[in-house]
Amino acid sequence: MKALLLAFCYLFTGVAHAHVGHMHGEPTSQLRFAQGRVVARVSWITGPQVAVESLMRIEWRDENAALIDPVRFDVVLWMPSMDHGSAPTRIERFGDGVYQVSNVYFIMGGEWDVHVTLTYPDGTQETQTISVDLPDHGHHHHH
Ligand SMILES: [Cu+2]
Repeated sequence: MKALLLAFCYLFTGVAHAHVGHMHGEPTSQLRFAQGRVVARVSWITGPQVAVESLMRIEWRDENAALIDPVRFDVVLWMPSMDHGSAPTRIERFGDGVYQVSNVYFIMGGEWDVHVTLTYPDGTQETQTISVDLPDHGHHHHH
């Protein structure tokens, strides 16, 4: 029963955030890898915010909603309109399948992509992206 409830909540969350790829202050979103056989549930512990550090929590689950540890994953910030990134993020494992991503710096307002790249056991990689649109509080973009 508990498993069923969990599965239901999981499904519901997936529907609620069906438009993954646009995160406008939404607390969580889900990234589907391997045609949905691997899912990363991404939530913001702090942020997303401009200039000061944002913190993310990522939970990796398999198709049975069990927590799993990927061989490897990376999180990279990119600002496509200006073709630049930010500082490297830091990933720490908190427990089975649960990670915190720190050193997340959106160094200016505007639209950012957060690329989450999963490495499979055979070495191939898949990238899914969260779009973050941050207000520009009087910061000037330098071209
Ligand atoms: Cu920029």
